[in-house]
Amino acid sequence: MTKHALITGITGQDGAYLAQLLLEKNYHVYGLIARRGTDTTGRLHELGIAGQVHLLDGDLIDPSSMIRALEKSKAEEVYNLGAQSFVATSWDQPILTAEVTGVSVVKMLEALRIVNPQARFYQASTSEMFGQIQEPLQTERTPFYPRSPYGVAKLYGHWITVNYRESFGMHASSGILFNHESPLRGTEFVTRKITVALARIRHGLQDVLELGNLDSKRDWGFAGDYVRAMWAMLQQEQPDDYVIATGETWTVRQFVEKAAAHAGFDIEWRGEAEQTQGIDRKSGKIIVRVNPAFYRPAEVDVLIGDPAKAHQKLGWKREVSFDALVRMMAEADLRRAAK
Ligand code: NDP
Ligand code: GDR
Repeated sequence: MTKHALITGITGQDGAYLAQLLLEKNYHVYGLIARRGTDTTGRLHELGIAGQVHLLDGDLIDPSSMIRALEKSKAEEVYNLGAQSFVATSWDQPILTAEVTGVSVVKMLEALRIVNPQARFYQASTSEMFGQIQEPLQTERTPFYPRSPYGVAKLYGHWITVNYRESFGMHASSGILFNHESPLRGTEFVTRKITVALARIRHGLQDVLELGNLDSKRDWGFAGDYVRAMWAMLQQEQPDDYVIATGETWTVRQFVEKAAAHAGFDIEWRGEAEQTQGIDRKSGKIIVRVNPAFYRPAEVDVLIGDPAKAHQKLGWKREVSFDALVRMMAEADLRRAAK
């Protein structure tokens, strides 16, 4: 029997990769798509799957649209990936973030209870819930201490998922995913911001790369690896929570260094007080300047996750190393800029 899945956030990075994975597994794939002023299906087109998924109008703010999407899709698996997912924006739009990233989770769970309580549910939780680190390696048992309105909203989504599992016996799982990136990553996130900037500088379209906190450390993996874990969680007999991570951590500065090396640049670092006049484009160097505008009101300094449980119970492990990920992103943006 062909399975039916509904993905919220299907137009995002993970939604596109997950849709591709489910299509490869012969699912009927449905996606909730919010009305926007412009076409948001670019990632689905880039993967060549736009014509193979069924897009259903709806918004995470509006539970009636979720009910209709569940009825139309007849989904047995629901992957709740939709969110206001940019941490920096969550200080400018904290209430929208609470609604879209937090409260919408209970709306979807309630919609499921009405339409199909037997359906399996995946919640896109995040390492941002750990925030102010209290243990050097974060596991499913590490205490949470979110540091942004986004992290706080996701913590609600996480606990309401756990609670509906315990209260109503729903097959609801929460994946605590650490940062994962790809050539389809949004350009506002630091990794893609870096690889896009390098490609633009290479082609004379930009002069300087401006960043915030270069010392911030993240556990970065490849999105294509992480969507395999989402699917695996919903194939388990019992629902549960899993950390998905690489177990390595790198600074933003190190990401810049590796990406610059792939793009064939040396780096000239400039502090926030230093100006950027006198750029010699032929020098083979790029200028990376600190701009405090990109600092956050509260920062998550370091994240490093322990994926041991996912490895043991799901048989999950990543296939793409950090070096391979940086290379993949740098090369993809150089190719795009060349076009
Ligand atoms: P993206 O920002 O790329 O995608 C977010 C998706 O949510 C988009 O499809 C967006 O639609 C949709 N969306 C936003 N608001 C609404 C709304 N009101 N109604 C319906 N859809 C909406 O995120 P990622 O793919 O990177 O992440 C997927 C999920 O995983 C998110 O929940 C994120 O918070 C979480 N996460 C991500 C991690 C990562 O490193 N990538 C790590 C841990 C968790 P549109 O295109 O129309 O804006
Ligand atoms: P993050 O990702 O906040 O970890 O959330 P992001 O790439 O935005 O930031 C990572 C770190 O880099 C520092 N940084 C900058 N960040 C951005 N965006 N732009 C800059 O110029 C810059 N300079 C330094 C940040 O301060 C931060 O420390 C991502 C999202 O996908 C969330 O949805 C997800 O839950 C988490 O990852 C896990």
